[in-house]
Amino acid sequence: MESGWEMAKLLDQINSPADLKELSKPELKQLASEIREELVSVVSANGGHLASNLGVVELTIALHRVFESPKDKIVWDVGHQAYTHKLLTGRRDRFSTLRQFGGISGFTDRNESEHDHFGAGHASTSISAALGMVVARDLAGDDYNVVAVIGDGAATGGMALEGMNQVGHLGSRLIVVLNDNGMSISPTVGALARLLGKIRFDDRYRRAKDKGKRIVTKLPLGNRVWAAGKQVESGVKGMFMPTTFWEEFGFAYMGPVDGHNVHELEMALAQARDYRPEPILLHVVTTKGKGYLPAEGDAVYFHGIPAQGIDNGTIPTYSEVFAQTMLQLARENPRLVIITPAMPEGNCLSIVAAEFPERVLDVGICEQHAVTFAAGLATEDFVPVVAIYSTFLQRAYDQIIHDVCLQDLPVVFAIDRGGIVGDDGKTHQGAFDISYLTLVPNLIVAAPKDEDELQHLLYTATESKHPMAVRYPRSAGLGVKLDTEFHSIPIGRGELLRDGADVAIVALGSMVAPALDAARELAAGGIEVAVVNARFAKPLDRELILEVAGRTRRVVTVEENTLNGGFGCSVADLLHKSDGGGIQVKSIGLPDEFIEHGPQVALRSRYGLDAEGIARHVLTSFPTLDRAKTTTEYSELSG
Ligand SMILES: Cc1ncc(C[n+]2csc(CCOP(=O)(O)OP(=O)(O)O)c2C)c(N)n1
Repeated sequence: MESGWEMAKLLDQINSPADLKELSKPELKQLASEIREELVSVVSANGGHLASNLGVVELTIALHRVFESPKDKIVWDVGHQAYTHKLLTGRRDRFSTLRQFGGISGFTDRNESEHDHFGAGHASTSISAALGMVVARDLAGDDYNVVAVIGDGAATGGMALEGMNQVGHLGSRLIVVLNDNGMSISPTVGALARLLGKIRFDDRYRRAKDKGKRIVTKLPLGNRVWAAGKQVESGVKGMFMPTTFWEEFGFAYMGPVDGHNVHELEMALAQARDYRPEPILLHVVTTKGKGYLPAEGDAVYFHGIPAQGIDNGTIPTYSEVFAQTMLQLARENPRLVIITPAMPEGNCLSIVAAEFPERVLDVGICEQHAVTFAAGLATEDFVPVVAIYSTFLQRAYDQIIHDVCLQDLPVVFAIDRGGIVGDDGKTHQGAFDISYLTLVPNLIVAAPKDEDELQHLLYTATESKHPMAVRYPRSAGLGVKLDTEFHSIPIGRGELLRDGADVAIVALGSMVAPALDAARELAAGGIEVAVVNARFAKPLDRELILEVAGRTRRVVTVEENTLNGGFGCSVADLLHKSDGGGIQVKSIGLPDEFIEHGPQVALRSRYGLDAEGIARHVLTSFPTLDRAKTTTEYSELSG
């Protein structure tokens, strides 16, 4: 029964970390539970990284009680687990707008708060960024604390290890908190994960954990015993933890600490804070999804959930069609190997891994390694497919150039999430791949107009004997019929889908369907539009494009990619060189800015990347088009 009185929420009274400092133990417990309620409620509605955030509630509270943010710098790796941090640093009132168009970001963002000292979205940057702050602090003769909070998944990334290498070299005072939940999105893979697992599941840790509180309280603050990893020895005689990995890197090792015990965490963090002068790593063990049973039970699904009400429908997504294609190709070709840098879920690879576990390789959050590893496989006549999101492939640019393309090795890049990805925003938009890939020699770059063409292009790529990228969007397919037999598409061959004498729209990938719709709308207004499915951003179908453009003299290119150095530039360059500038070319694509978060449909509409936007662009670009032909409706559109 409702009493009519809502109990005042503690969370409502927290406007900054300072408000946390006076809370009693029971109040902290109450606060943690209110935060979890808020996380579940907002993330269920808006979508987002639920399980990762539920796992760090106590850790975040403890960090903000022990350190003085923003004077002390807390650097969150990936930034996907910073929701509690947002709630405690003055963003409670906007938290319901998380990941909404115009609302707060799902990651740390320097524009959002002075407490977000470093923005992120991609993994494994925290130690490098934090070390930069440490060196700046020391050069300036300052004395604040810098804390990098990194997950066991992100810790597998090369950059994290490169950062640790320099930390060990400099020996500077940096605190690294390793948030170890045994999970990346899927279970963390690799030797480092095995080492952490050894510590976590060691019976001696479990016993020490039970005694942890007593042991810690007994120690005077600043005592190096904990820091040297010997607290456990003092509690459990003769105990040895395999801490040498971090110690060899020059860190003092401390832990493992129960990441859901605020008191124990605070004791440990305070000791780490007061430990000088060397770098120190505090190993915190947390449970992904903690406190919400469905998420604890299925942390993989609840890592990142869609917004409520999003109906995925029955049409398969491009990612699903990719995986189905791989399954069929893996059955036909025993030399096909699929490589995923920690994204088997996002790339829907479980169906392939179930049948060919030895040929679906999760290499950790290690995009650079993934690409060069694929290059190595290609030298031995295997057919490696790197399954990767557009935004994360950016990490491996030199590996693409130097290790794959320079040697013309037949690596297939299956690039998912090309174009606007939606709610993850600036850090995750697949806005650049067409530009950065088309300038690399030897690399073939293709984008299918629908999910059936995706199958055939993937097949073509595995047969091409050259490096080839196939990029496709984050969405359901168009619902077209899928051929059961694959065929090769001639490299560099586009297709004319519709003819017309007034204008030619040359569209790439996801923009072909709206271009066709725009052409139909324009035809209703008396403007005859040809539509070319370019298929290849490189090599271009020169013959087809020149022929159609030569007839229409007006060309519009459309791509879901930045206009900077993109597909439109390549087409304009081709036409300019062949025709000396007599053909008018206008390009539609993403502007020269980082694209914010919001629904794909809304963002595409904002940037004119839908049928209406394309039609409008055609009309406004070519005032010489016979206006008399246009209907009132289209006069309005152009106005
Ligand atoms: C460079 C890069 N590759 C892949 C991802 C996708 N991604 C986001 S979070 C995540 C797992 C991170 O695991 P961990 O650091 O252990 O954090 P947890 O979510 O388990 O708390 C991955 C792979 C990314 N953000 N950046």
